[in-house]
Amino acid sequence: MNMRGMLAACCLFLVSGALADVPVEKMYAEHCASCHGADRLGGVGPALLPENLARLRRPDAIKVIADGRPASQMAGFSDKLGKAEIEALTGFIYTRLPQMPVWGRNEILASHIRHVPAGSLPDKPVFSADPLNLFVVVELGDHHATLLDGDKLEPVHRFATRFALHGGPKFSPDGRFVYFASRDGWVSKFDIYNLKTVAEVRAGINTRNLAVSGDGKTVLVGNYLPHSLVLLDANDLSLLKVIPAVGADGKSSRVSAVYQAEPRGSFVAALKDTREVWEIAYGDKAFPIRRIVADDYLDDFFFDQDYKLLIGTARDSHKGQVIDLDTGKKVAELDLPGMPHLGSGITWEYRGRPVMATPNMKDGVVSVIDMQSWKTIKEIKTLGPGFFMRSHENTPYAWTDGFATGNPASNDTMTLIDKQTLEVAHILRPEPGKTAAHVEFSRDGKYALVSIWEMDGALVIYDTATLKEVKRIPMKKPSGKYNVYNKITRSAGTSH
Ligand code: DHE
Repeated sequence: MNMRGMLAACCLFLVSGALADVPVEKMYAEHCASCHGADRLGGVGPALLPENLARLRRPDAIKVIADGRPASQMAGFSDKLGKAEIEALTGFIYTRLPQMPVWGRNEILASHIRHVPAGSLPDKPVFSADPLNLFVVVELGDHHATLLDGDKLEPVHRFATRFALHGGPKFSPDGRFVYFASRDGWVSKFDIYNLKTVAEVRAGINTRNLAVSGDGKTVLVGNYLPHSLVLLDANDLSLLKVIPAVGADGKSSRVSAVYQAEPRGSFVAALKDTREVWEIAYGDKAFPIRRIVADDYLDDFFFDQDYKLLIGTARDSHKGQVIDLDTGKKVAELDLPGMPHLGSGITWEYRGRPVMATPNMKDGVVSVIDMQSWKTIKEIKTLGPGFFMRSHENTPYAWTDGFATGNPASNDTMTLIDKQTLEVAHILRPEPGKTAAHVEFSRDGKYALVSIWEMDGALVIYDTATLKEVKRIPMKKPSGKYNVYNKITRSAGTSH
């Protein structure tokens, strides 16, 4: 073959995505498919399609494949794959699918399952535990959830969930029902009183999270794929409306997250690929959208206790923005190093003023910010980056984990920050060498439950006054746990 021929063969080679003897599809199947789906539509990891990678530049995608992504389960592949292989994989994920899958009204309607007719089950719990002091514990290891009695600290019931639940399950206002969203789009409604899944529907292909309206009547689901918001009747999960997530600029977008803002009678959603926040009044069955234009993208956000202000950040920015939800205007900018995890932000009173604190998924620091002046009061050093933070009105400490980057110095720790001195007061190691993650408190704040994030893991329960372990319950990779009372009363110490 002459030089020209060789070049042509080489170009064909790259365009078809084959490298050496290994076709790129095979490399994808071997290294990526188990998390991102055989068809690139997402699994425990997000969908890898050009439509969903609009904000990730190719050189950054190459870095992510090589070195991994902080604060996610994405590991680096530079020890397994060469530079050219990583580049070929990058080209592959930016290639359009011959046909984009459709998940619209018809598909959602066809997926709807009513396991039990709505309203047909008794209105009394079939167990004796205080229904408001139950915990829902998500066990990611084998896709189950456990209901735990928060007084006796004993499991009441364990049941199968859909594959890879993510985000906090959300409760009906009375705490009787809990709604779960799975990464692959399934929404399930579980009747806690009767220990039964009553309805399910697949609202998307790759889902972000869901919210339940303050009046308990409507569920809103935010999707990465397709780019949509889906409104469901909370009674039986029947479909009310599909709203394409398209910004005023015409850009189709993933949804960063959705929340309910009960004091405002609305849902609040942020778009991920265009700088917009949507407020949707849930009392109006037309579900009108109010668009608020933000200065920057909103990947992660939370609210003040009155839901007047939204506090958000873009993943790669060092600035947070505070948006007044009434005027739709930015009222302050925050100085936030690294990658703050505002979705896990909490608030409390410090010297008579409200403060917020957020863990950081890149740096070993917890930022504490005055919510009147919006100045950083303190950056509290921790042993390593953390994912989740929680507190309770009856404990003097804010508890934060240190497992965001798998850093061995912090991975197995829970750091307790004194809410009045803003100093690290204690460091607990529930099981040395094993990942400790996510904490939740009992209704009265007497107990703190920490996960040992392992397939053969456990829930470690501490007495919050003595900081002594009182019980350890074996579980399969327990992740989040959610106390019914703390959630439905929107405790300041917990994400809502
Ligand atoms: Fe989460 C909540 C986004 C990775 C476990 N996570 C949330 C929420 C958002 C979010 C927007 C709030 C939704 C809600 O509660 O309704 N999570 C993201 C990401 O963007 C990120 C970094 C990348 C991704 O994979 O999507 C991410 N999250 C993870 C994980 O890798 C975790 C540790 C394991 C998993 O399940 O995949 C994880 N996220 C959780 C948990 C919550 C959560 C347990 C609920 C926390 C709570 O206390 O409410």
